[in-house]
Amino acid sequence: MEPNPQPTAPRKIILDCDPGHDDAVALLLAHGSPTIDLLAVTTVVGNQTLAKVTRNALAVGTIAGITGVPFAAGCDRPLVRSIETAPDIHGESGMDGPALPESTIELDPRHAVDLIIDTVMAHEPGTVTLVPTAGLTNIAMAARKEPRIVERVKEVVLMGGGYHVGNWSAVAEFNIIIDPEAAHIVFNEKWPVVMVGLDLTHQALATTDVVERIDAIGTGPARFVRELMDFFAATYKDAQGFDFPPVHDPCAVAYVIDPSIVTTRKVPVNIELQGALTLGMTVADFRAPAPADCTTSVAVDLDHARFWDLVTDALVRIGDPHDGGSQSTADLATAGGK
Ligand code: PIR
Ligand code: CA
Repeated sequence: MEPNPQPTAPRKIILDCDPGHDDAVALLLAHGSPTIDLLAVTTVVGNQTLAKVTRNALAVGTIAGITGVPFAAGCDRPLVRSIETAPDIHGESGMDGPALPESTIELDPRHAVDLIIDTVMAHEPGTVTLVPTAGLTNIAMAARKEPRIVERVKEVVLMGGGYHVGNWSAVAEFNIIIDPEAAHIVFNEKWPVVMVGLDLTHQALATTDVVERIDAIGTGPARFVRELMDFFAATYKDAQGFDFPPVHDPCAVAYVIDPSIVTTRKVPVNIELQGALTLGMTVADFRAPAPADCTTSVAVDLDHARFWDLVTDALVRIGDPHDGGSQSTADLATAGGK
């Protein structure tokens, strides 16, 4: 297990998400990081319905002052299974807690699958990283619709799965089990896949000191994150007995920003599609040595301090986009807002 080296040039990413409290933090981290070039934001059914998570993504983009980045909505149901959402964790809106502003961002007219394909094909081979932080429906559909993206993508750094624990069943993680067939497609294509699973993200706890540091930033977006974390902490305690909530999705973005804060191990991973007890399990084969043609690796250890430094630095850099006068995030949540 080796610490990964730091990248030199900015990394181009597409964030495919289902906001989601932790997806929101992932989007803020990507936007506020100087070493990330955010090419597109796409949404997919997951934590809530497609309509709700898309509305949430646009609201986060508005709060962060994101301009010039296309946002597109994708698949509204999994490939095979029926829709399963996570209201016990994320609430009825998918991002309960903070008041949400009316979006000032217009949704791109393209389907997310087409936006992903167009974006990957428009950039040099080996330069675009896909960062899925939700079910893998859009990514699997994109690989099937335009197979040339598979060689062209630099790597897929996804939040999902886990090699020693589940959160939606004893052995399966939510993002994988809600569309296991899509996950099977993504893990079995020839592109490099980095699985940032629960083994890693359960180390990314929003502890009291972390929340206090975020509070101290004092901007609208930082207050928004504080309110997200308060809601997430309460549901994670009630539903899963955690003292502090694990903030999963920004871990995948953090790995792209600075792989040296995550250790990884190259191991074959495949998705269980048959098991009565194990549907959606990410089965990792730790028998050494990994075969030479192994394309998958799993995240193992997180540098907690440096991870949260990245998040707080991004929030500081984002500042107060709506503070041209005296407008705060709360002021933005006016008539028509939630
Ligand atoms: C988080 C999620 C779903 C269920 C629970 N219990 C907690 C969402 C997060 O947005 C993250 O992407 C992933 N799915 C973690 O399982
Ligand atoms: Ca998510």
